[in-house]
Amino acid sequence: MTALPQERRIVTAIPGPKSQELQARRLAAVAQGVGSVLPVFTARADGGILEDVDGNRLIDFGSGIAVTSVGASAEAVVRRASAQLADFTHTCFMVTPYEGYVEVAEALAELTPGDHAKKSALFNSGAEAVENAVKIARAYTKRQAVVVFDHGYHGRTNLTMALTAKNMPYKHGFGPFAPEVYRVPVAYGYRWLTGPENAGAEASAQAIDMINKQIGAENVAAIIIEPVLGEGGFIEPAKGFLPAVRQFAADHGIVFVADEIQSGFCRTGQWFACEDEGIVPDLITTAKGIAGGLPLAAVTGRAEIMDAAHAGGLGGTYGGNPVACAGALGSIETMKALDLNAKAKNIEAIMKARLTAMAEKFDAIGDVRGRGAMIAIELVKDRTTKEPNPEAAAALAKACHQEGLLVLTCGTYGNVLRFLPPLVIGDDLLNEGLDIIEQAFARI
Ligand code: PLZ
Repeated sequence: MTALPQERRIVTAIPGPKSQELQARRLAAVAQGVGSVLPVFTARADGGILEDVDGNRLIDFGSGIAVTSVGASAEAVVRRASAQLADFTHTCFMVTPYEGYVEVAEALAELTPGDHAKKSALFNSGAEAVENAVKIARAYTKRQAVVVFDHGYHGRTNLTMALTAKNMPYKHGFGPFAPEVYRVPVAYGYRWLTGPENAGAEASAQAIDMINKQIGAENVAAIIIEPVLGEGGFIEPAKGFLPAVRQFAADHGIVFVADEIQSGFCRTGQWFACEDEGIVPDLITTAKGIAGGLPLAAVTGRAEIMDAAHAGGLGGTYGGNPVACAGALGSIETMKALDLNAKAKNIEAIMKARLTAMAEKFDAIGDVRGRGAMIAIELVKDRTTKEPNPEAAAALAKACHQEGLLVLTCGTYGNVLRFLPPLVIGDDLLNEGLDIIEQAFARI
């Protein structure tokens, strides 16, 4: 960890005067379509702290949306990426290759679930990885249909917009969308009408029935699911759902793709969230946490599926950039050295205990859920009707921001507060952040 003191410190209003000045310039120069959760401009960040240009130090419960799991300037990431920068920044792997790319592919083969032969291809963003997983699955199966789920999120490019469930803000006005994308129910336990205990069996039966009736299993190239749905509200599909869908895919020659872009790389207390139910995907997409903040993404999977795309059929100028690969090797080194899976489990224990206690005091908390350092509370107007309360989520987030705690919202109904602290955050900062959340509840 760098020298950045791991202490919250508020010296101005949030955002402060320097951030406000920069924000004015930004509004004049940057397209409004690119938003920001909290317009404090960052000066330094590491561990559990973001320091802004006014000298405020915020506690970070966002990790840049589950990216800086090892911190935002982890020693091994900085060391390896800096050394790579000094050697060369780019050759294009498709022109002349370099060892870092191969090392990342080897690491992915070692770390992802299953002991079958695996290969990888590297890209720049999560959306690009998902798009390429679809290309590979179509090339392998010679089929076209792609099945995705309610509340799913897979990106903002044209194909991944089609795969993403939620209209606003991701799709509205941006169509037409890619064809051959079909959406089926997911086992959202908290909102399943016959109760969470029935959700796994009923939702999987409905999903499979819809695939059979509306598409035909023999037309389906891929089923793509997030083992814990991220943007959709940190929904852990109810027990039994994932194994049933995975088995259905296996029975019908459908490529089962786990999108672990948000849930992967120690975030849920496992290298990958699908391990919790013993799921071995055919392909797995990764990004975010993989490279400690540098842009890198991957598709990893069964060698025979990965090799179905013809030579030259996959790639991109920057995919697997050498500096990003060095960052990934530094990030993985840190995850192993610090046992960040254990750290994620410790974060879960602390957060769940505190949030469950808060749920006894504050009626707006309808559900406390998530795994590892991917924890959320779903806010409702009424616990019986479960009517979503996005206003409470926005008000709580705002109250936390003013006190110097960065939190994010999510959820199809915008009513989920989600907590994604860096896995290297100290217990003291974690508890201080939870204190701020508790005070915010008391205030709103
Ligand atoms: N798949 C599961 O979580 C990115 C997006 C935030 P990119 N999630 C954060 C936003 O508003 O754009 C994500 C994800 C899952 C795919 C993606 C897409 O990854 O690197 O943002 O393209």
